[in-house]
Amino acid sequence: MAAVTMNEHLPTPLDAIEPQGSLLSLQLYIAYTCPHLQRVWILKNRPVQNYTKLVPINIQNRLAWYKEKVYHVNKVPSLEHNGKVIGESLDLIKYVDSNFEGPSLQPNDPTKQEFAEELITYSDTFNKIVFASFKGDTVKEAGPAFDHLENALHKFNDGPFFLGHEFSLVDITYIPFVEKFQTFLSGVWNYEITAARPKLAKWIEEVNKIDAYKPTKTDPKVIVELYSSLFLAKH
Ligand SMILES: N[C@@H](CCC(=O)N[C@@H](CS)C(=O)NCC(=O)O)C(=O)O
Repeated sequence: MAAVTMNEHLPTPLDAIEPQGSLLSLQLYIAYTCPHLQRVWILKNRPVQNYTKLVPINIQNRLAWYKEKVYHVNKVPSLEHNGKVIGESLDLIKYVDSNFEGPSLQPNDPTKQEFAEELITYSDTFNKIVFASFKGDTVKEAGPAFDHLENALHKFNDGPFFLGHEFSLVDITYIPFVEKFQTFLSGVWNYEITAARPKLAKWIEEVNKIDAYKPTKTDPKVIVELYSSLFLAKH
């Protein structure tokens, strides 16, 4: 397999042929370039939460066995745990954080809890605004979404992350999408999302130092090719 991510040693995605053995034993089903999945994958990479086997699949291939026997919604990510299959990345990151060992990535402080919830909820709107902008006046329409993040990063001044000095689920919620958007917007529109957004620039720089995140990054060339085929061809 070509190096889709920044880690060349990952297993090859499963294809249409149903794999041997149990499909359901604490396995996290993923597709390498999926930003939703990447949220859960970052959590999985933390040494103390290395709780599950990663099962990459080729989601483009519409695997019958995955839909029938693993996750009827037929999307990634999904995680099997205690006989149940759980999907939805924002639910999953909270589930994993609360149900497995290791220091929590959710804040104790009530003000930070409230802000964390607000930002996690906003992430769907953020993604929608930016994805929609790819089919319109991109730079103008995407800008306010990144301004929202820049303003949010001003809230706690004790560190570079959304909740201050501690890396949290909020950072995990956003970084997979910001990574893809930054690469695509810069590569295709020459639009640098960090220009005149110093907090966002610093946040991206600091998240890039997080070991759990590094191997989940998609090769920038793959992002530009994939997003160009998804969003530009249909103009
Ligand atoms: N809301 C879901 C979205 C998951 C999702 O859309 N995953 C994509 C890959 S990035 C997928 O499985 N697509 C297959 C499909 O939509 O049929 C989540 O946050 O987990």
